[in-house]
Amino acid sequence: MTLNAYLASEVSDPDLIDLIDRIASACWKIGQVVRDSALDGNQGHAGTVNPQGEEQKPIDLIADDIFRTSCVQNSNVAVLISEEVEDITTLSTAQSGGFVVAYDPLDGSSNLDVNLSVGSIFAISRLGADLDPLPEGRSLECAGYAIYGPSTMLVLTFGARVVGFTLDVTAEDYVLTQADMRIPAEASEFAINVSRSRHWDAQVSAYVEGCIAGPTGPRGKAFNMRWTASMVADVHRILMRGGVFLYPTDAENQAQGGKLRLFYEAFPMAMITEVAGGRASNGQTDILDVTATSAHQRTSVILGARDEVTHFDTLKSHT
Ligand code: AHM
Ligand code: MG
Repeated sequence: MTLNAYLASEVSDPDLIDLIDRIASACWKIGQVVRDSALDGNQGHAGTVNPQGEEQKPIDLIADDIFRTSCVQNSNVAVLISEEVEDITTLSTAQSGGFVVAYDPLDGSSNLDVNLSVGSIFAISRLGADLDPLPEGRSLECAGYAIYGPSTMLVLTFGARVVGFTLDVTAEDYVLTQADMRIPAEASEFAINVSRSRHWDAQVSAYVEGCIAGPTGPRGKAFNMRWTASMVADVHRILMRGGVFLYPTDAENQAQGGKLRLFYEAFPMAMITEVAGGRASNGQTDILDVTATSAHQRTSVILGARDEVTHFDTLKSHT
């Protein structure tokens, strides 16, 4: 089944179908730019920084332009929130019911220069009558990501199930290859940047020590560990074969609220995770219940296998 056939069967709003179609095309183009980045001289730094003060690569800016240009061609898009742009963009045509698209046009871009997987992440919601542009996690209508790996894939949810499409370059179409992605409740693989362990709080340290201790430790089994430094790649692996992902707030990043951003990283990945049967927590609250006050707000993220995230939460009371 192609993406367009799937959208026609699952989505009743033609404006939403049009928007997803435009985002899918944008991701296709971004994947091509990623693939050709070394040939086209688009690696290295652009000499600019994003709203979080992180150095931008030329391709971060190209990806933002492709994503933005595609979205605004949908006449019902009202608001854009991008990792690469400080200000929220409110279109002059914005009205109640219009789409709010929050996106990270190229996530994990430190992997670009070494030819490893990166991706794009997005969340779609609607402007309410108060025209407040900041979405609530539980109001998302659609969340998704594209992964630019050995193949380009688009993973989507509208709230009922998580589906994955693989780009068939020969047929020039996205084809449904994962009809119902589920995250097993139990896991024996975790993903965390261990180089930050000196900054961790007692809860995170206790969790990771429990995993590393293996069969004779408190968890009573062996755990494997993977870290790609690309949230899209790490979350995609968890959707495909299970596991848990952690980017917690720690002593070094807590002043800014963590590393990952709520609207265009944590919210969409949390919705995908929940719909796939998993959990997404900030260590205290389910991420989708967090209220945000600024466009680039950051958060602690612990997501994936339901029992594993719940186990992490229970360690709070012991520390
Ligand atoms: P980015 O949006 O600037 O690429 O940053 C987000 C990325 C995530 O994809 C990944 O999980 C994390 O940063 C990796 O951070 P670290 O370099 O600390 O391992
Ligand atoms: Mg990012």
